[in-house]
Amino acid sequence: MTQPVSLTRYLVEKQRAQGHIPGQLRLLIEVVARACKTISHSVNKGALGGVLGSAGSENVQGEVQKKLDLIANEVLIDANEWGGHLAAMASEEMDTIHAVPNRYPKGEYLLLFDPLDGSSNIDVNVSIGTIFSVLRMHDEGRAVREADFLQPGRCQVAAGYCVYGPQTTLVLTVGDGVAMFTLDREQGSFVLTGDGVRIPQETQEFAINMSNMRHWDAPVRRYIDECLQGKQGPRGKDFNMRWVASMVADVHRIITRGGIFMYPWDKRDPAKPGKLRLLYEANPMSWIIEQAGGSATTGRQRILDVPPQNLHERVSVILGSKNEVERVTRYHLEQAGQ
Ligand code: AHM
Ligand code: MG
Repeated sequence: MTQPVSLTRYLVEKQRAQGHIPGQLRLLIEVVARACKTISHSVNKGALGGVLGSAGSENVQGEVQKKLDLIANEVLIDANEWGGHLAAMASEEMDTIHAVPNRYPKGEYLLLFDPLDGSSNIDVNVSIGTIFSVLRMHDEGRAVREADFLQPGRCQVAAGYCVYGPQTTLVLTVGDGVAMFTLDREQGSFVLTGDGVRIPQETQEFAINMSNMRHWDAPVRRYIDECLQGKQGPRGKDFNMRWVASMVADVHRIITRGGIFMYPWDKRDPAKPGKLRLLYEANPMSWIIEQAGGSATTGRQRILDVPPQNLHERVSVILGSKNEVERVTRYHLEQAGQ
């Protein structure tokens, strides 16, 4: 029987064989994975750990913070600030960047995260997760500024998410494909359970919040209308719909069996580019999806090419199986006459 491969071994072997994971990046990924393990334990305790419910505060985007949002944020900061691998962090739950305090050594990386994605699902015991993105700080030796984080998604050097569902699964890319690790609770370690993960190009499953239909833009309406017409319509096949309302869970399903996920721009608040945040939600997920052979666009542009203007900016997101994403993107470009 072959020996299970732990995350540590996977990363060490990758560093040794290809030399493209520097030691600090390997340490960073291991520290984030350890933090995810801690978050997973808190999530599992639920009401017994007193972690459910609202924290009674709001984040910079005016969203009510749950206790677990803040717990997960603290866990990630505490785990990462002393190891010497980071220059600074940024999070959905912090207004501004968190520079590594002067009492600790500084590293060359910047870590961004959504500590607890799918917050509305915490109290109802439905899958939630952590999303993270790693960038390089280009000008070491000076104080980190928010502007250092404003790099397009194609500059990421690592990205991943951990889904806390029936199993706790960590999905990771460092730019050479996608690997999947399942938490072995008895051993306390993440074990490789999928390597070179590929998304099926064709799909018959879409994920969108249908309650927003009346606000959608014409290309989104057209795509979903055609799916809903099923075998009798232009697509000539029946479609199924899923919407977990945790991006991590929806993306994980798509990584596993294909599909398309959309949280597009809509007319509810036209000045708002979308709901999901570019730097710590859309970018890491888009890179993972692309690395698994899928595609990710705003409808008009590749997400990884969007130049960020500020830390918490939002973006329209369409990602998943390549052919479907290309179709929705084509509908947008046709509307724009391009
Ligand atoms: P969160 O980071 O505050 O949890 O918000 C992001 C979540 C995504 O996980 C999910 O796709 C979306 O919000 C669901 O939004 P809605 O409730 O509008 O369907
Ligand atoms: Mg989120």
